[in-house]
Amino acid sequence: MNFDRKNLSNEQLIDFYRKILWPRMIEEKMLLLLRQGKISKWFSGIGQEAIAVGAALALDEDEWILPLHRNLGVFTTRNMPLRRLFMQWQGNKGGYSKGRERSFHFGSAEHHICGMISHLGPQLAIADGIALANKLNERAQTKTGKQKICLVFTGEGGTSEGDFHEALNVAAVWDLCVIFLIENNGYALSTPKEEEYRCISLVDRAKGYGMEGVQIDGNNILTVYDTIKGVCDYCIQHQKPYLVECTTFRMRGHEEASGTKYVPQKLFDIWQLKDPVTKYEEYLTSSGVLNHDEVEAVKNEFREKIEEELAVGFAAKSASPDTEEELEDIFAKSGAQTNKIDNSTSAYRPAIATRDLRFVDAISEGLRQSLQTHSNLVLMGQDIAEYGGVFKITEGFVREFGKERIRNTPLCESAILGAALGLNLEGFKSVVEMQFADFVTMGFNQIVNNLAKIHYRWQQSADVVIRMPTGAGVGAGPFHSQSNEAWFVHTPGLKVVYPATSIDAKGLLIAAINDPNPVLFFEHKALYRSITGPVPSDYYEIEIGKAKHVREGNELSIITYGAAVHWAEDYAAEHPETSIDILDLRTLLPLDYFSIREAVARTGRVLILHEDTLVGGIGGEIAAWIGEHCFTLLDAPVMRCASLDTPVPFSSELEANFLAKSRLDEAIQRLMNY
Ligand SMILES: Cc1ncc(C[n+]2csc(CCOP(=O)(O)OP(=O)(O)O)c2C)c(N)n1
Repeated sequence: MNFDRKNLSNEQLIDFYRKILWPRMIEEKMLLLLRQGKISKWFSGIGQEAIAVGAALALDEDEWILPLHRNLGVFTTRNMPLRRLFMQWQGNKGGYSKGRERSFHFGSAEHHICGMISHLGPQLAIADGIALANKLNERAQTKTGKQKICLVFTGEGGTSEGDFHEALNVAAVWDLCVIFLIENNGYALSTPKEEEYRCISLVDRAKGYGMEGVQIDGNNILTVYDTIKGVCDYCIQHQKPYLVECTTFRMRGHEEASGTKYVPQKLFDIWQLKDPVTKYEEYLTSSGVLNHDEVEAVKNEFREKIEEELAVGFAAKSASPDTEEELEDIFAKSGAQTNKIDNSTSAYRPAIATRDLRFVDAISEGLRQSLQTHSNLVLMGQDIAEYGGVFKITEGFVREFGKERIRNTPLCESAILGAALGLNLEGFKSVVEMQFADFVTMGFNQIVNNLAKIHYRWQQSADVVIRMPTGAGVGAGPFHSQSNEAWFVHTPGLKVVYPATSIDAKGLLIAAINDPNPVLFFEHKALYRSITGPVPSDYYEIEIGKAKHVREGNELSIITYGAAVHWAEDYAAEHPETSIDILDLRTLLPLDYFSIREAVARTGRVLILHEDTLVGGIGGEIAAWIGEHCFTLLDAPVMRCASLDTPVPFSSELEANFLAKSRLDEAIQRLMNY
């Protein structure tokens, strides 16, 4: 192995030695402890340390780095104290995730490290968002005055995921300063690289994205360091991303305790001769930078330090559950509300000037005023810029706010949602428009695993609103008509908002944008241009989590939301013989249980009405809650009226039959006659 020190001083070379030796010695100690049954298993980086350490050394400490499960060297090179890392691995409260995450699946904003989720690939697009934030911050600089770049890791296994493709493509199209680093260690769990991909080297893929790339020896710390330094300069000079493939080998099992039987011994023998720590040590001693006594002294110092740190770690208290804290930590704290309007009762009369706006225009106005209010707000979506979005909600926005903030995206929901999270790591807010709510499936993982869980996992906010043009009734068939709100209601960490009127659409959208948490904002397409209502021209918020009592009645309560609110109102108007009470939930997560209870109490007969299909719809959840908590208030069983349990059909006759509306009269009669 050829070590080229270039102009590195002896002090730097020794510092590098200490940095690469430290994670190796920690892991060797952990292996002993594992055999003694004293610690939980982790993903070993033994044999690969030169990559994690070399890359982390090449970046400034205030540049974000996004490691994976094998990169202890990133965490230690960013000077995270071993005692706290140890508490993290043991699931102690004093770790970096309050005992909620395993081994290396956590981050720390203080250290500019963004932790992975187990799914690997989704990590890559977060780097795009961070780099976009750096770009929008007028090429943000580090404390040392260098332009910031961002570096993200993937294994060669992870490069087969669609997220790899999406993230590299977005970085290329948006000219983002991201270094994508592939750690090619030959195996993805037990699968050898011959069964993973067909190209000769993964770096060849760079060309396909219109970016440069290089393959290097990942076991040589000086090569890794020097390459990443040079690539940083390249990215800054050309304002482009770059792909680096580091060849290396995994010297231990996929995770400690999982064995290596499937790896031929001869590969271990070959790679043992290229051990990144031993080879570097040999280089330093043979070139006179360190002598053997000095090497031994460092090792002794580390041995002692490891014992000291582990003693503190072992003494740490295990995580004793505090249910209230567990539930509270799902969400980042919201700030005070701005100009709040409370229209939750049917007695509400606007105190400020209003004019009539269509649903679609109210949403547009909420977005425009939010862009005016928050200079750090970015809108992203397919065709939302010059074209104005397929529903024309962002028409004219580019002229007013510019292309940097109103961003057309390639067709890649997952990467854009990941980028939205990355933007927030650097303090930006974003609204992502799904062209149709149906297409959220392509970004589902980012929402339910990254955005939803990050605050609970390591107290990082995910200040992202996802606009979801939803619903049927427009003859658009199975893939442009679905009601998929229930998928998200089942995910702790998300908020799900679903307005039915113009005034609520604007106020709730503004509230969603002000909320530091991920909010799914459902907009029923059939309401866009069919309903009109009074809307204040001011910037105002309507509280998320508060239902609206739409209509007073004393015989039957309909609990509903979205387009179904209008079905219920129309039905009530057409059937004055029945006194119908209507509650518009407006927010589905968190539910307004207080208002639900009041609605039950008002009539004792409850019909839950929704456009979503019946089985697994939110109606089942609400019915269960009412049965459990309001049983004595009921005069009849809680009933549900929902759409047929089929995909949404195209023909207008079939679609009308599919929709819950076609069975509303029957459901009401059944309940009234009980
Ligand atoms: C989406 C997904 N599928 C499967 C897994 C299970 N899994 C965990 S790590 C791993 C192999 C990853 O290989 P690679 O990306 O090369 O990284 P390495 O572990 O070799 O460092 C697999 C299949 C997972 N975590 N996520």
